[in-house]
Amino acid sequence: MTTAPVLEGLRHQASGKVREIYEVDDAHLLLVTTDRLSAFDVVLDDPIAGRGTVLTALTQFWLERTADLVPNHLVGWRAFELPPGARHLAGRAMLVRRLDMIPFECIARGYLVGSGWKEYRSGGTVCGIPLPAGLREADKLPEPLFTPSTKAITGHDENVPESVLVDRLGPDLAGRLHDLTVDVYSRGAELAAGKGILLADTKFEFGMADGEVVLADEVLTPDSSRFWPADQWRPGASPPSFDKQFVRDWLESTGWDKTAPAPRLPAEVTDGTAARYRDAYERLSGRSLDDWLAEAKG
Ligand code: Q0Z
Repeated sequence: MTTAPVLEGLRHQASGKVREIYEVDDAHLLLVTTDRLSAFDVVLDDPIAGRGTVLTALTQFWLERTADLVPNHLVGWRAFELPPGARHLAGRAMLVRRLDMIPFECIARGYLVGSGWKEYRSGGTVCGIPLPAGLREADKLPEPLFTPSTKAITGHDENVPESVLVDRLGPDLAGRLHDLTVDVYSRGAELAAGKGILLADTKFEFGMADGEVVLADEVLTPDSSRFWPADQWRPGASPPSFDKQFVRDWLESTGWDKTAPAPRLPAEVTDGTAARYRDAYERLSGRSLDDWLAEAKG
């Protein structure tokens, strides 16, 4: 646990595991992503150089490419667009519209993995949704599923049937969240598949502003999604995640008991992980991360 940096003119509002939120004014927030990584629910002491920039650059990339589907919260990311007290963070800071957040995680699943695979194996459903028989672990689903969850205050999120959203938000808003979740995921998954990356599933957060639904937070990053290298995907086994697998495998090899603090990572592991993050951005966007960062810093 560390203290959020003091930023001149900005009040710290909240800390995530590896991110911070500051209040800018009544209508705007600043989201700052650090270079830290969590594995097995523990935040590691060793930063992954450039990780915060990759997550920010990917979010900016996807928000630009989905803006025709849904308005989003991003107001600025280049230094000159940021509040003066945050300009030194350009590349890992986003100025966003402050929204009334919708208290559900909107999850899209395109492949049968993780908890979804376990549930399917035991009863043929994923989050209560019946699926055809005969699917294998990591198979592509016939259609992406919308499997919302509630944001748990502490611990892990809890899946809820879509009927809970209908009851709590009304059928119009629940239906809009379902459609946007599937549409934004599908846009991302199609673009990524053409670049050799499969987006197995993802989590979106939406908010409301002036009566309209707005896409918020991080979007289609390796932190909010499972990224798989397409050439390592084969139904019947769970592919390694693009980014964290390397760290997880090394941590497992040490015999660590998964309670904090984690062992310090050797340079080969931090550097190799940093390279994988950079590669994911560069493959998806077709742009060098240094080029994007130069635009951010101005
Ligand atoms: C995002 C989070 C983070 C900790 C609140 N546009 C918005 N308007 C209002 N609230 C949020 C947003 Cl993105 C909002 N989070 C998640 C992000 C650190 C928690 F950087 N919480």
